Amino acid sequence: MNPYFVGFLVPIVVSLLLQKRRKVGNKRGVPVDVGGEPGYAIRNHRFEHPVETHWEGITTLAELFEKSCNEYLHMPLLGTRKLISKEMESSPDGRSFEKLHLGEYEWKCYAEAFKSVCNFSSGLIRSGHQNNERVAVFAETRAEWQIALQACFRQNITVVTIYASLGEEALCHSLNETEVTTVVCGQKELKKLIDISWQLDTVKRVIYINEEGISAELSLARNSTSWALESFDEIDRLGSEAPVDASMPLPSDVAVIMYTSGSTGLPKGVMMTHRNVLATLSAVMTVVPELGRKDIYMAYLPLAHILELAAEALMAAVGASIGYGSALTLTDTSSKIKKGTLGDASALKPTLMTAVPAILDRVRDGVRKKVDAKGGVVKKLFNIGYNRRLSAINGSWLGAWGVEKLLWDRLIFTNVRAILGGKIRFVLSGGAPLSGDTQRFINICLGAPIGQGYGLTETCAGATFSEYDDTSVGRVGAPLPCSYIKLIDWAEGGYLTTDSPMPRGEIVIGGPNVTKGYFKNEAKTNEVYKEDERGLRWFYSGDIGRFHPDGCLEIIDRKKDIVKLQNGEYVSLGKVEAALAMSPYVENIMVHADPFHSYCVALVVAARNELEKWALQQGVTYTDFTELCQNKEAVQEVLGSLAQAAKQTRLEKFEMPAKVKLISDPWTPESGLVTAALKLKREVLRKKYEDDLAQLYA
Ligand SMILES: *[C@@H]1O[C@H](CO)[C@@H](O)[C@H](O)[C@H]1NC(C)=O
Ligand SMILES: *[C@@H]1O[C@H](CO)[C@@H](O)[C@H](O)[C@H]1NC(C)=O
Ligand SMILES: *[C@@H]1O[C@H](CO)[C@@H](O)[C@H](O)[C@H]1NC(C)=O
Ligand SMILES: *[C@@H]1O[C@H](CO)[C@@H](O)[C@H](O)[C@H]1NC(C)=O
Ligand SMILES: CC(=O)N[C@H]1CO[C@H](CO)[C@@H](O)[C@@H]1O
Repeated sequence: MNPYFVGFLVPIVVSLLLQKRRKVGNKRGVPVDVGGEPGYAIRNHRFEHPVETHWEGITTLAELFEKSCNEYLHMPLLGTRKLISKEMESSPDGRSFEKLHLGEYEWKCYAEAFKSVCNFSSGLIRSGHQNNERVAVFAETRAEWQIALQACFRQNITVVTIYASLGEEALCHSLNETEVTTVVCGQKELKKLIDISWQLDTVKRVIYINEEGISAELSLARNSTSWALESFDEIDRLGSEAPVDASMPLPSDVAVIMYTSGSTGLPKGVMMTHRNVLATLSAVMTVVPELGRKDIYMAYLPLAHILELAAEALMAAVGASIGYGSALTLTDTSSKIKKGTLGDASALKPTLMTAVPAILDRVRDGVRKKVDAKGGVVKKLFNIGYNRRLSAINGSWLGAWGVEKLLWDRLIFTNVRAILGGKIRFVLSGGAPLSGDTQRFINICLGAPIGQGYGLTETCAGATFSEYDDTSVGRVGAPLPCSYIKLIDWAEGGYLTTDSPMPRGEIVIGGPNVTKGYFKNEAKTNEVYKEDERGLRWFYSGDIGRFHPDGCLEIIDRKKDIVKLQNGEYVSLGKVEAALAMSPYVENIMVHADPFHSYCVALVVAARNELEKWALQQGVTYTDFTELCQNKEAVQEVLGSLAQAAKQTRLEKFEMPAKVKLISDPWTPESGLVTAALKLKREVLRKKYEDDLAQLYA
């Protein structure tokens, strides 16, 4: 008999025998009595009061880092790969790509990192920066970023963070609004700054991270700006020669002003105090099991995102190691990695990583493609294994982690796991909802749980988090120990806390994690933040959720995305879009509802392959794809397909767009039409396609 078959028969029999012993469902969130607007509130089942700090006597991030460095002295903290060579490679269509050959990780231990932080901190003051002025860090995720951040904390200097993908206008706005005097940046960012230098009234000093080839930008900056230009190393040297005493912050001092890429208008700066961030770190401590010095963390998401900033601060607090990489060099097959050399994850072998759903989707598609390409026995085995594991995770807990798992892992999933270094034990996902399918896929292939979080920059990323042993999909978990979550009625939208079978309503988040508000924007702050009669602060998220009986939250809608039509019916744009996206002709879709009409319309980015296939079959002729998108028959075909999707998903008649416009150009984050997490920027899209939308309603 084929040894493979013995391989799966034994475990199947064993796990069938064990399957009866199901895990008893436990309550992860329990109701709690709170003040403020009436609603249905839930707290974490283990903590009666919101957690403020996990570390006794520690009240700020600066204290936390110092304590940790004194404790873990010679353990590795910050790891960076040395560049061995850089080459340009050209693809068949003539475009050229940069390919990197990167070396092993080289580490700075906690004691060395602390020395660098103290030096940079002193150097900053010696270079003329005043404590009450703000520093902006505008660079890719890397060790210097973390050092600059911690250095500022030690001098009670507020750090302003900006997304690298924000446009010029947003960049200008955030630097100007916070009156930043010193910017820490890399080469690419320096170039962007020079382009807008004439609009930056307050910037006096630019500290650049030395990179090969930066001299061109430096010379340009010297010629065209009045900035003082210093290298990162120079500031370090300045500080080491003339140390300055630390000037530690208070818990209520603002640690970071984080500009969020809102889906509308200019970005808003969220003020986070040391207490806010500390509360979130303390809460996440309780979520990830056995976090500690054995952990190695893969750092590659933008540090300007609260998820990454909080994750790295947490790693540095527990004695773990942080290895830096980038999304484009993450795996051996990543686009910037030279063929035959190691990607970041293979070189680092991390145990923990954070991810946004878009990246996990990419990993899943990559694995599927590879398996399909192999075909034959490999594909069959993979599918059998996958389905066995799927039903095991779904049903019996013993089956999920027992003997059979070991065998399947040995047989097939080891190879998949190797893509991310082979040692991952926990993945934190946040930033946008993760599809159930992807969650399962990663669960099974990596053999590691995914903690899915829900939180906003405004709540310092802390709100809910799914516990590591929660194997359900589509939900975002129970409240973190630092937050209370309350649902309040939104009668207009038809969501009530008295709804059956589950209470539904707008999600309101309260606790020490809730931030002070938006920088220089009192009106907006007062609109969405409220303090109750018991002194607790609440943030009104605008998201609609429902609570499952075990106290876990599910996000079901967004208030902003619900429009009341002229005839009084409510259309939930997101829900309709998700339903219609099932049509094969849809690559992306935005439904638009005008309150002055009784029907909605849609912009559809057409899936090129599918539409061209249809045109070929129908003998429709066209010169280019843009022309095909204007073809009346093509529009009819897509409408028909949408109607079918609407029927399958049981949409109401008024929810089905009456007219559509086909778009030939994809919507990408670079074009500014969707966010980095690929969420639609409705306002921007509406503006861009103003005329088309007007025509659809004409
Ligand atoms: C920290 O800086 C802020 C803003 O400059 C200031 O208001 C606050 O008093 C400082 N905190 C301490 C402990 O000096
Ligand atoms: C910068 O801010 C000042 C006031 O803080 C304002 O007068 C000026 O117009 C702003 N400039 C830009 C380019 O936004
Ligand atoms: C800067 O100015 C110097 C001298 O005026 C000139 O030689 C050099 O080409 C300029 N560099 C750039 C990048 O404009
Ligand atoms: C998993 O369980 C859910 C309900 O508990 C069920 O609807 C679903 O079909 C199951 N999936 C598999 C693959 O067993
Ligand atoms: C800014 C904020 O909401 N701070 C609160 C943090 O939590 C403590 C205790 O729960 C409150 O006293 C603060 O007002």
